[in-house]
Amino acid sequence: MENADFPTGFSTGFPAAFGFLASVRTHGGTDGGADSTGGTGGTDRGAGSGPAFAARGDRTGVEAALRGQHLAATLVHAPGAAPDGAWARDGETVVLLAGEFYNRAELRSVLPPAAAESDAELLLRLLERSGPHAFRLVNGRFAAVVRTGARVLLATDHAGSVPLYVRMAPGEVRAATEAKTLAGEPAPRGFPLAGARRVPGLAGVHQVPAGAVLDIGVESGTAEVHRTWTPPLARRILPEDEAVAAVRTALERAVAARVTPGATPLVVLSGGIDSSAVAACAYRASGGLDSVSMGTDVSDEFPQARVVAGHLGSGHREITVASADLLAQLPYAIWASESVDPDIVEYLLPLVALYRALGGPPRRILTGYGADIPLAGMHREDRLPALDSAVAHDMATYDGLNEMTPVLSTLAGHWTTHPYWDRDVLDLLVALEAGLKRRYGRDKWVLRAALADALPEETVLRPKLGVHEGSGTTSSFSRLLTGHGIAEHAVGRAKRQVVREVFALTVAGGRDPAGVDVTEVVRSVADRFARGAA
Ligand code: IOT
Ligand code: MG
Repeated sequence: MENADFPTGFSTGFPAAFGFLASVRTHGGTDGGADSTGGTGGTDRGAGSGPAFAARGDRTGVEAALRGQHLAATLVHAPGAAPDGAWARDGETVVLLAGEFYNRAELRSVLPPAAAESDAELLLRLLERSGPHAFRLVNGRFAAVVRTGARVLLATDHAGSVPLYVRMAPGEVRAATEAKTLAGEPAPRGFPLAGARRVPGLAGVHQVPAGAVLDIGVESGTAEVHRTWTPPLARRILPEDEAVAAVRTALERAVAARVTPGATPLVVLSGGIDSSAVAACAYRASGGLDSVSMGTDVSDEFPQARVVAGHLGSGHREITVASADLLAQLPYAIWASESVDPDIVEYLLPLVALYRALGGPPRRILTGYGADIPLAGMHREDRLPALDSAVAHDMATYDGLNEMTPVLSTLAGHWTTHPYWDRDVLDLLVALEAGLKRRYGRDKWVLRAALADALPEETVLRPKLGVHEGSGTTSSFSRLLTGHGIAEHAVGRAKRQVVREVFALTVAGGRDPAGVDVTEVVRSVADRFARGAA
């Protein structure tokens, strides 16, 4: 099925690639088949061979012989479609792309008219026009590798929502959307990457900053970071009605850009205002909607989600996960997110559990994730200075937490996207002055007001628990630790240790998360704490 308005790959409802591992290597000769085109091959390698992606899908190899260099990559992508839209070549320039763009029409408007093209082809044309500044134009969820002449550009979207890692060796740059695929060898010397964060426990592996292009000289090994986005620091004062209308318009656009024409979107629906707003916009954008809510045997918000599902007429499902099984997701959450932040990992646990329990064919999933960051939704008090401090702090510290990574769901074959972290929505929400976020005693007031006509009144008015609170994840993790003799005051430190240890096993050590026993890890951490060795 081909749709002229949408690039190949998009017509399947999925980005052309979920992730990649790529290598650009200098070879001895200088002629090296300069004009030979790249080819694909090696589709569908069996498990156990090739890169150790957590992302599930088909795998396709791409190779390109370039002047003086060789590019080789493995793309992981939705099953059943060739990932042709994930890479593009023009002469000596090759583009590899995981993820997708959301402002295609805008991007195409600055270029000469062209036939339908993939996001990788679009990026190639933008690079020809604007050089590395092309990345300042894109609103998307992506990680990209560009080989052009003697340089390799590694780029992330504004939020770094598709994490991108790099490892340098003499004459070679390797880049991947999962750090674990770069693990395993001793650290090469002499390639500190200024401006890129080291990945703890993975010697030689660095993470490309969010909203940045890392510009690397393959032979010199030198790198420069260019920021392409930074969170707004100033705040805008708007009349209520203008702020409310702007939020509604921005969110509607972001959601519409994330649904596939002709396909029913799936929203992970807690029944809180964030995901309910996304659900309402998704229904309007596509005329149909599926939704799913997760609860545990300890607690759920099923009735609240049902109100929204009923109002919108969505095909709704409820999934109950035994709370005992939630902590068992810890190895999967860490393996997928490659995060070592214990708070973030706790937020992600229930979502990973939900994606893994979903079953069925691969879906495009929209979430309400991230709304609480620019709106300070987790901040439950009335004082505006503290609210704005929370926004400023969270917007200055999200990089590297990987909470938006698609691997949380691609590990189960599904693609996720987060409309609140659309670049335009985020720019707007962050910049609204705090009094529009907390108003008339309500949290996230401007968002609630923006959706007032599209959702049931009780949904618009009700404050919601966080997913990790609703599901009891935080407290059951704490209890597991105190149950093994960890003192109350040391619980935070112990959680950090447990997360690091599971990261070392699954990400650095290549262990299958299915074979990691959380209780055993907790026991060894507790032993060390008892001996005073940690
Ligand atoms: P929360 O807002 O509860 O959940 C995030 C999204 O996950 C929801 O909008 C919804 O789409 C989905 N979700 C949550 N619970 C359920 C459920 N029971 N059933 C189905 N879907 C559900 C933490 C949090 O509590 O999320 N995330 C915050 C803040 C992150 C902090 N990060 C940072 N400071 N860097 C957030 O903004 O989403
Ligand atoms: Mg939320």
